[in-house]
Amino acid sequence: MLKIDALNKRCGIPDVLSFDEGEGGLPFARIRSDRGEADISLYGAHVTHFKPVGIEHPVLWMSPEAVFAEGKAIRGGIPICWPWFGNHPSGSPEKPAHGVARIRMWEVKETGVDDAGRVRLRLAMPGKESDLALTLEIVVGSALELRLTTENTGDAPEAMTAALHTYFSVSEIGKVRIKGFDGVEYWDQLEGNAVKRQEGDIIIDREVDRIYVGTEGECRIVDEGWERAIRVTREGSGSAVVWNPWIEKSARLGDFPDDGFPGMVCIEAANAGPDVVTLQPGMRHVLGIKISVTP
Ligand code: TA6
Repeated sequence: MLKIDALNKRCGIPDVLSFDEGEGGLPFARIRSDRGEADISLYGAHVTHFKPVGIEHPVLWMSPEAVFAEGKAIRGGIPICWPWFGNHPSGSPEKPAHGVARIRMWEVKETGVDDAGRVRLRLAMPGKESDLALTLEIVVGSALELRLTTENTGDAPEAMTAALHTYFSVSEIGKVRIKGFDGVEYWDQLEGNAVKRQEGDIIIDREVDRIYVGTEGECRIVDEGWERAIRVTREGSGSAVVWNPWIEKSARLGDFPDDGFPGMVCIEAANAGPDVVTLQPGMRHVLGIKISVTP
């Protein structure tokens, strides 16, 4: 409890931001403001909940079977995939899928409320991965913003891939259209990264696991069931991953309910596939996402 008390004393903001021992006994930040609410696990710097004031359904999907324990990635919300996306290039079993950031305990560096009434937190991942240091800024208002900053603190160029692996909550996947990728090329990860081209809106009616490349524009999840659209804009991201595990993959995932896939879709601001970031010594790279909802 001491750690939580110290956190609240150092970083809490009365009536707006508090820390507690949440799921699995992990330390959580809870934001409850007049613009929106969010929950953030300090383990993994992992946003697990976001809902703007006036919006009926949460924006992020969380698996009811998510495991909250160090060493395991939390299923749902916004896992941070860094400093590699997917399996490690070496294929080494020692290297966890989607990197180390989401299975590390992060530190709270700074918190505050800005002039626009948005609650801001700056978190840092202790230590480094090779010579790369990582911080995350989270801004909670009527929109949710994440800015992941990687700094090369070494004296040699470093390559990295990453993603803000966002699980969005939807009414029913059959009532959803994803706009913004018409005409964009993608790597189909289900067919050995065969290169294809998107025609029109993305409709999810099977397992989908695609890296859209050469795209920086905004996209929208138009959800007829809940009569809302989720708008996603990206920064420092030349690729976007779209994923739904559908029936078989959901059944293979121990922390993903068999009947969960109709209620979610992942759209991930990424540097993935061919979109590899090479950081020169002393260079920084920001990968950002901004999520807003229009009823
Ligand atoms: O973003 C899509 C993906 O790479 C899928 O291939 C699937 O593996 C998903 O990420 C989830 O990965 P995880 O390691 O969190 O189970």
